Amino acid sequence: MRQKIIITMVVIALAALTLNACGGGGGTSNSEKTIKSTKAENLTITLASLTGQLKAGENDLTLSFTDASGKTVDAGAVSLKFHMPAMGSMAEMNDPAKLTTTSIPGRYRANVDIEVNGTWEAIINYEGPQGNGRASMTVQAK
Ligand SMILES: [Cu+2]
Repeated sequence: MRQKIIITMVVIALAALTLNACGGGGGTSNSEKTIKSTKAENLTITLASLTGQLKAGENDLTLSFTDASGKTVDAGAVSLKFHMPAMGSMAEMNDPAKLTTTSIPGRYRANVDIEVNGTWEAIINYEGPQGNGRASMTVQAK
Protein backbone atom coordinates (compact mmCIF):
# COMPACT_ATOMS: atom_id res chain seq x y z
CA MET A 1 0.00 0.00 0.00
CA ARG A 2 2.75 2.40 1.01
CA GLN A 3 4.76 1.45 -2.05
CA LYS A 4 1.75 2.18 -4.23
CA ILE A 5 1.45 5.66 -2.75
CA ILE A 6 5.13 6.36 -3.40
CA ILE A 7 4.83 5.16 -7.01
CA THR A 8 1.80 7.40 -7.48
CA MET A 9 3.76 10.36 -6.15
CA VAL A 10 6.64 9.66 -8.52
CA VAL A 11 4.22 9.47 -11.45
CA ILE A 12 2.68 12.79 -10.41
CA ALA A 13 6.13 14.37 -10.10
CA LEU A 14 7.11 13.11 -13.56
CA ALA A 15 3.84 14.37 -15.01
CA ALA A 16 4.51 17.76 -13.42
CA LEU A 17 7.99 17.86 -14.95
CA THR A 18 6.59 16.96 -18.34
CA LEU A 19 3.95 19.67 -18.09
CA ASN A 20 6.63 22.13 -17.06
CA ALA A 21 8.75 21.21 -20.05
CA CYS A 22 6.07 21.80 -22.67
CA GLY A 23 3.44 23.94 -20.97
CA GLY A 24 5.53 27.06 -20.55
CA GLY A 25 4.03 28.04 -17.22
CA GLY A 26 1.75 31.04 -17.60
CA GLY A 27 -0.95 30.66 -15.02
CA THR A 28 -0.26 27.03 -14.36
CA SER A 29 0.91 25.79 -11.07
CA ASN A 30 1.95 22.19 -11.13
CA SER A 31 1.58 21.91 -7.38
CA GLU A 32 -2.13 22.67 -7.50
CA LYS A 33 -4.47 20.14 -5.97
CA THR A 34 -7.93 19.23 -7.12
CA ILE A 35 -10.78 20.62 -5.04
CA LYS A 36 -13.42 18.82 -7.05
CA SER A 37 -14.10 17.70 -10.59
CA THR A 38 -17.19 16.78 -12.52
CA LYS A 39 -18.26 15.61 -15.97
CA ALA A 40 -20.19 17.70 -18.46
CA GLU A 41 -20.95 15.97 -21.75
CA ASN A 42 -17.58 14.61 -22.91
CA LEU A 43 -15.58 17.05 -20.77
CA THR A 44 -14.13 16.87 -17.31
CA ILE A 45 -14.20 20.16 -15.44
CA THR A 46 -11.75 20.50 -12.58
CA LEU A 47 -11.52 23.13 -9.90
CA ALA A 48 -8.13 23.29 -8.17
CA SER A 49 -6.09 25.43 -5.83
CA LEU A 50 -2.71 25.32 -4.13
CA THR A 51 -4.30 23.93 -0.96
CA GLY A 52 -6.91 21.74 -2.65
CA GLN A 53 -9.53 23.55 -0.57
CA LEU A 54 -11.99 26.39 -0.80
CA LYS A 55 -12.10 28.87 2.08
CA ALA A 56 -14.06 31.90 3.21
CA GLY A 57 -12.39 35.03 1.86
CA GLU A 58 -10.37 35.47 -1.27
CA ASN A 59 -9.52 32.37 -3.29
CA ASP A 60 -7.25 31.94 -6.29
CA LEU A 61 -8.44 28.89 -8.16
CA THR A 62 -7.85 27.16 -11.46
CA LEU A 63 -10.71 25.92 -13.60
CA SER A 64 -9.70 23.42 -16.29
CA PHE A 65 -11.56 21.66 -19.07
CA THR A 66 -10.16 18.37 -20.32
CA ASP A 67 -11.37 15.95 -22.97
CA ALA A 68 -11.69 12.17 -22.68
CA SER A 69 -7.96 11.73 -23.35
CA GLY A 70 -7.04 14.13 -20.55
CA LYS A 71 -5.96 16.92 -22.90
CA THR A 72 -6.85 20.46 -21.86
CA VAL A 73 -9.29 21.92 -24.39
CA ASP A 74 -10.58 25.43 -24.99
CA ALA A 75 -14.15 25.79 -23.76
CA GLY A 76 -14.66 29.34 -25.05
CA ALA A 77 -16.68 31.75 -22.93
CA VAL A 78 -16.79 30.36 -19.41
CA SER A 79 -18.41 31.53 -16.19
CA LEU A 80 -18.14 30.26 -12.64
CA LYS A 81 -20.19 31.29 -9.67
CA PHE A 82 -20.68 29.96 -6.19
CA HIS A 83 -24.23 29.71 -4.93
CA MET A 84 -25.61 29.02 -1.48
CA PRO A 85 -29.39 28.74 -1.13
CA ALA A 86 -31.27 30.69 1.54
CA MET A 87 -31.00 29.07 4.96
CA GLY A 88 -33.30 30.24 7.76
CA SER A 89 -32.76 33.97 8.17
CA MET A 90 -29.74 33.89 5.84
CA ALA A 91 -30.54 35.13 2.35
CA GLU A 92 -29.22 33.24 -0.64
CA MET A 93 -25.70 34.12 -1.62
CA ASN A 94 -24.07 34.28 -5.03
CA ASP A 95 -20.35 34.85 -5.33
CA PRO A 96 -19.24 35.15 -8.96
CA ALA A 97 -15.64 34.37 -9.84
CA LYS A 98 -13.54 36.61 -12.04
CA LEU A 99 -12.11 34.39 -14.75
CA THR A 100 -9.04 35.08 -16.81
CA THR A 101 -7.53 32.94 -19.52
CA THR A 102 -4.02 31.53 -19.20
CA SER A 103 -1.45 30.58 -21.83
CA ILE A 104 -3.08 27.14 -21.87
CA PRO A 105 -6.41 27.14 -23.75
CA GLY A 106 -9.02 25.53 -21.53
CA ARG A 107 -7.33 26.54 -18.30
CA TYR A 108 -8.68 29.59 -16.51
CA ARG A 109 -7.60 31.49 -13.42
CA ALA A 110 -10.57 32.10 -11.14
CA ASN A 111 -10.54 34.66 -8.38
CA VAL A 112 -13.50 34.64 -5.99
CA ASP A 113 -14.37 36.15 -2.66
CA ILE A 114 -16.31 33.51 -0.73
CA GLU A 115 -18.55 35.13 1.88
CA VAL A 116 -18.77 32.38 4.47
CA ASN A 117 -17.62 28.87 5.18
CA GLY A 118 -20.16 26.17 4.41
CA THR A 119 -21.59 24.20 1.51
CA TRP A 120 -21.53 25.96 -1.84
CA GLU A 121 -22.64 24.91 -5.27
CA ALA A 122 -20.07 25.82 -7.91
CA ILE A 123 -21.97 26.50 -11.14
CA ILE A 124 -20.04 26.49 -14.40
CA ASN A 125 -21.36 27.57 -17.79
CA TYR A 126 -19.42 27.34 -21.02
CA GLU A 127 -20.14 28.26 -24.61
CA GLY A 128 -17.72 27.72 -27.46
CA PRO A 129 -15.76 25.10 -29.35
CA GLN A 130 -16.91 22.30 -27.03
CA GLY A 131 -20.56 23.29 -27.38
CA ASN A 132 -22.73 24.87 -24.75
CA GLY A 133 -22.94 23.29 -21.36
CA ARG A 134 -23.54 23.69 -17.70
CA ALA A 135 -22.21 21.78 -14.75
CA SER A 136 -22.31 22.11 -11.03
CA MET A 137 -20.51 20.59 -8.11
CA THR A 138 -20.85 20.81 -4.37
CA VAL A 139 -17.84 22.31 -2.65
CA GLN A 140 -17.19 22.85 1.05
CA ALA A 141 -15.56 26.11 2.08
CA LYS A 142 -13.68 25.64 5.34
CU1 LIG B 1 -25.91 30.05 4.05
